[in-house]
Amino acid sequence: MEQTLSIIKPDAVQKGVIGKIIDRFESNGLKIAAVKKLQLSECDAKAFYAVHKERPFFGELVKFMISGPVVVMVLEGENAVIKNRDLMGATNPKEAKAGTIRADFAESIDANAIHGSDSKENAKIEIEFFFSKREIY
Ligand code: IDP
Ligand code: MG
Repeated sequence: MEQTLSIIKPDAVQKGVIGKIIDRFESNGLKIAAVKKLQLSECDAKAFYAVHKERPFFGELVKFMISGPVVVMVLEGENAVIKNRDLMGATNPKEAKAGTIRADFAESIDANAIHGSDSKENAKIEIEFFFSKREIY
């Protein structure tokens, strides 16, 4: 069964929509194989988003991701990577399709409620960043 990494970002945790977002996954065939709430350090956030380090928004992205606690999850199901990306909606919530998580819960391109792995390869790397084998069921 395919797995992917999801992060409920600080804006959505602050808004109190953790349960509503998890319901989107469970109602659409994705199981929560692992879940934890944590506060990222600056060092963690920089390492996690290292692929974006040359982008102009990198500093803002790191600052935002450490602005409050996040909920990190492993989602499991058939075609979990693509299914999760479909449920999330476009990076910019203003361009996200109606009914997607970002259309319904996000305000702006930087505070956009959720992260999801963009490929199977990155999902594996991102899952290993946050979880040990014995934390995933
Ligand atoms: P994704 O989260 O939809 O995969 P990426 O292109 O991987 O989008 O970008 C990672 C994160 O960086 C986005 O979720 C968003 O929070 C932030 N980001 C991306 N593009 C911009 C931008 O143009 N301005 C500000 N923040 C951005
Ligand atoms: Mg991405």
